[in-house]
Amino acid sequence: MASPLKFAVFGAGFWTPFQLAGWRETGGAECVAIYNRTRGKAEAVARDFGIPAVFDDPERLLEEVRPDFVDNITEVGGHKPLSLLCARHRTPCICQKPLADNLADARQIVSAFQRAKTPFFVHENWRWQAPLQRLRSLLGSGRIGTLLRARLTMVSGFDVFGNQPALRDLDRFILTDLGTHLLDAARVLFGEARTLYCRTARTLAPRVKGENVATILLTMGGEATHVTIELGYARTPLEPSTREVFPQTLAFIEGTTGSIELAADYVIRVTTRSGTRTTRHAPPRYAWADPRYEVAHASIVPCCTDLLRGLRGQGGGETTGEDNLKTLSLVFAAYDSARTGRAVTF
Ligand code: 89V
Repeated sequence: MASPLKFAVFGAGFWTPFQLAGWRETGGAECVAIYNRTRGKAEAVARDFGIPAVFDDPERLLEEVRPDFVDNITEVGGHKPLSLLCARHRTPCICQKPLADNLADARQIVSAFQRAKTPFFVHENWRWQAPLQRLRSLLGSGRIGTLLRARLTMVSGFDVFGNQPALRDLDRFILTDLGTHLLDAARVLFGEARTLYCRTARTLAPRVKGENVATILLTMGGEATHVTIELGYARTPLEPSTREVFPQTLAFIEGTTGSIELAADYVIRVTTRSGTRTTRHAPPRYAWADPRYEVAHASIVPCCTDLLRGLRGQGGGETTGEDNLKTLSLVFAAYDSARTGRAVTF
């Protein structure tokens, strides 16, 4: 087996311990250094994970440690400066989503790595969730024929701000934080978008700066499937066992020869003329995962495994910077559509 790649982490916030645990689970990467602006926070993570070197200067880390790659797990504001720093040092980098809060910055980051001929990926884990992977293979098998219509729903009253308070203050909130994930999953499931229309809203509770409700209608793929994506972090009371299931994505897909439902608790029902087949696709349970984020945290492992293959040049590495720009084009087209009231054509 190849020796583990030595990597450094930038950032010591909510996601860092889970991502470090995910990397450990892959068995293919070893964290050798951590940078954080507030050194004390990095020291605490370093103690928990046995990381030998702590820095409060990212450039010094790159010069002294020369890691095989950097996992940039900072908040959105850190993505551009720290990723560009890696590009200048020709250090391969994985950046947390959303890459940027505007398309120009995201493009600038991706092209800096292209010019530096250095690998660059985005940590986009949603598509790696166990039930969504199952949907992907079911749709790929053609079981339900030509895809007519699909609905992806992620609507919840869960307090996402408790662990990620910075989300409250984003000018652009749910489309960048959650829309990135669902639009990315939609691309994987249904193909590239042809048209997009979006409406957004901001409710009074919880107190947020940006939009916390969005509805996107797309036509996608060669079959021009009608796809609706419903996003909501409002405090709407929802039935707990079927609807209030953060962070599960629910889905309903209609094809010419059948339909597929992804219901709460990872249950998938495939209905064709021969009847309904029900299976369950729960994610693996990891002791390090926060059970309230079960399916999201578990998806870090196959995401990192795929990124590792990409970094080693062994195929895989699906979520390249270039691929993520396609997802972000949809995110920012959704803001344009919501602002102008017009549909966007690609
Ligand atoms: O997974 C995430 O990107 C999170 C959350 C699920 C809370 O939106 O920010």
